[in-house]
Amino acid sequence: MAEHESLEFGKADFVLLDNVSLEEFMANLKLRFEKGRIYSYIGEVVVSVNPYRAMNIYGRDTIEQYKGRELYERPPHLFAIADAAYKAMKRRNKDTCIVISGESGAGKTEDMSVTSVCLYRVKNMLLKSNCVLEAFGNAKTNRNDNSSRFGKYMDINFDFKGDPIGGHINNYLLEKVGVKSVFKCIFQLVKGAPDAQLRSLHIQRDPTAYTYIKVGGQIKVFADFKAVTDAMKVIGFTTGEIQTVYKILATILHLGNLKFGSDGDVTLIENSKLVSVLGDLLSTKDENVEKALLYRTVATGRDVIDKQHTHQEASYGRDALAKAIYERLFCWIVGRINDIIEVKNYDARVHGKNTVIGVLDIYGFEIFQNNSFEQFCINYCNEKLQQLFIQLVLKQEQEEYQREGIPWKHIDYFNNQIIVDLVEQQHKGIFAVLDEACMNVGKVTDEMFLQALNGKLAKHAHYTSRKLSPTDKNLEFDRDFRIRHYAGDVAYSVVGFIDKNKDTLFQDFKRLLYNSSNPVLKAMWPEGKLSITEVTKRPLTAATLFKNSMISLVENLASKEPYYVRCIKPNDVKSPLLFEHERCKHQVEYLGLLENVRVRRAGFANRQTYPRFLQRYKMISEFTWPNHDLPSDKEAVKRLLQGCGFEHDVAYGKTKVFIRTPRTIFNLEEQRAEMVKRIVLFLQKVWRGTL
Ligand code: AD9
Ligand code: MG
Repeated sequence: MAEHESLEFGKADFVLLDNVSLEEFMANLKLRFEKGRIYSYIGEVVVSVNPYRAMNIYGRDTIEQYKGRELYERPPHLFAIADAAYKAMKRRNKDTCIVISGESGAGKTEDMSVTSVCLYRVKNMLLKSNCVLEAFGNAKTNRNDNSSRFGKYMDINFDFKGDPIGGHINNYLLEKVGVKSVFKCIFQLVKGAPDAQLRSLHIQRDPTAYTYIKVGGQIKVFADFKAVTDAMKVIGFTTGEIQTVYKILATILHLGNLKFGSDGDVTLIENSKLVSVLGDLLSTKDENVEKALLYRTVATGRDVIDKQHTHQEASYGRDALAKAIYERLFCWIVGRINDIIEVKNYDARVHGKNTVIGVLDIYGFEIFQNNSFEQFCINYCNEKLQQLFIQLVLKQEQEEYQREGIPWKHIDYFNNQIIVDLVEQQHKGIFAVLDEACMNVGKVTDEMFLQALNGKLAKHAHYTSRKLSPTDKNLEFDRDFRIRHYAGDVAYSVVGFIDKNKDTLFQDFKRLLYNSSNPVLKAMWPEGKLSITEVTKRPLTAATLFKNSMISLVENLASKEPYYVRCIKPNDVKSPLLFEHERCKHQVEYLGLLENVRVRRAGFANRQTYPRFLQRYKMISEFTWPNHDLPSDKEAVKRLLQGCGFEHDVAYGKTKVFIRTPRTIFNLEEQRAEMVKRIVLFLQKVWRGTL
């Protein structure tokens, strides 16, 4: 517990509140925010409130102040949590992870960067990768000017000495519709690239000239073009690769401006000059570009014919192409970064075990005016993470006390498993119903999907639609359904669900890109190699892929020792001064922070099995060193702790000893370090023969 801070800043750890009530919690959170104390603790969980202003608390000197210190020795900070995760990893040789959660705009990505700075130490390359991924994966939304449109989970590998030696990044669903909501890099290119480069890409320095980005509005990122290009160079992208990256961005901008017309039955490209621009950028013949945009090769029995697109199909294909090449580009960038940062030639037999700290920064819960498939996936992801928090922090903790026979009064909380099931359950979950609709050979519309949902989920407490609640005027017939999420109600429009889930790109486009004479581009589209008659397997749907990736993400996190950062957004107007009481209260409630305080306060900071405890601390007590003669390890641990005077701070379970405050552990560690030092000195003397 952070005691060094004056009470003028409120309680640094919510566990120290006089009364655990929502009012006191909120009063403390507000006081700390107003005093510029944006971080607080609930035990080892960090509560972080977005300051919406530059804070002078992230320098190298501050990192140094936190290194090697215990949590409660310094004011709450992410550096302390990063250091705690690091120490736990080293002490116990166990993988740990830092899970950063909170709604869109709450400060997750900033907190992730701050944490990374502290963890990477000297690994410049890892820091640069953040810069590149943000440029390509973040976009402006109504909720956040720099909103992550992809989820990022990064493993940082450490060698046995505790030095970072590499990493690996997993990315989750890049919101493809986001091409229209303008990724940062596209603005950076148009506003920041040198004139000559823009000319070579046939791009004007005027964002309003491009249909795809007109809607996105202005964002202040202009100076970053050089920073991102330099970062790519530092990471190790070749000049050819970097050029291809910008050619692809330019391709997307030009695609957006392509207009289709018709002459009788024939579909045409109106601004055919753009076709040769695209041919140039994609290093392929103009006629190939034109053909892929206007025709589709289909196999009918043994025959292969070219079928002309309708006007509508051509426009659909154009947008699908733009989204697909952007997504592929992003995944390729992540892959390249991984090639470079991944640990190579590490031999555990020589170097000892290599351990990992994982850091998760994902898109936060969001509600827009119009919510579609992407919001649905993003919010489902947040349900999964909340469920993990409940499992690890609220549920298992309490179950363990009961199992171990420690007197315990159950603390109630809302368990969102029911909402997770509503989305992911086999056969009747929303994803399953959607997949079933997409499997259908006949034409299934979004409305039919909604009807199927209504049929299956009519009785579900967290699902409704206009058909099921006819008086609810905020929902449209044949279009909307609403989910009662843990963080609030969200109405989703089914328009586009089927298409986005099927996520098909005409094979003709894949072939076009594969046949490019630009080797970097070609390598991004290996499946373009297949001819139309070879393409038979139905690919997994976007929903299934996303669900599977979320399930394995959660399994991965659950296998590590988690540290949590819970981010809170103080207001919706990005003000550094405003603490909107109701908005904050809502977040504190749905994040389950009060329950977290209750469990923590009544609970124990640390637990270890008796043999393990003895193994680590037996040298500090005459009763246990070098071996004890008590009837059980449990008795031996009791004796040891009595001897140290910690009896009041511990409880003895069936198989484990529970220690209430971190201070006690710290004290044991100090005594142990002292003894280890003495033993080493003693041994040195023995060896030198001076004893
Ligand atoms: V989303 O789910 O990706 O849409 P995040 O990641 O939770 O969201 P982000 O970190 O992007 O939010 O923060 C939003 C904005 O708040 C940033 O662009 C900063 O302007 C501001 N912010 C957040 N945290 C800090 C901070 N520690 N110091 C200064 C901050 N500004
Ligand atoms: Mg973010």
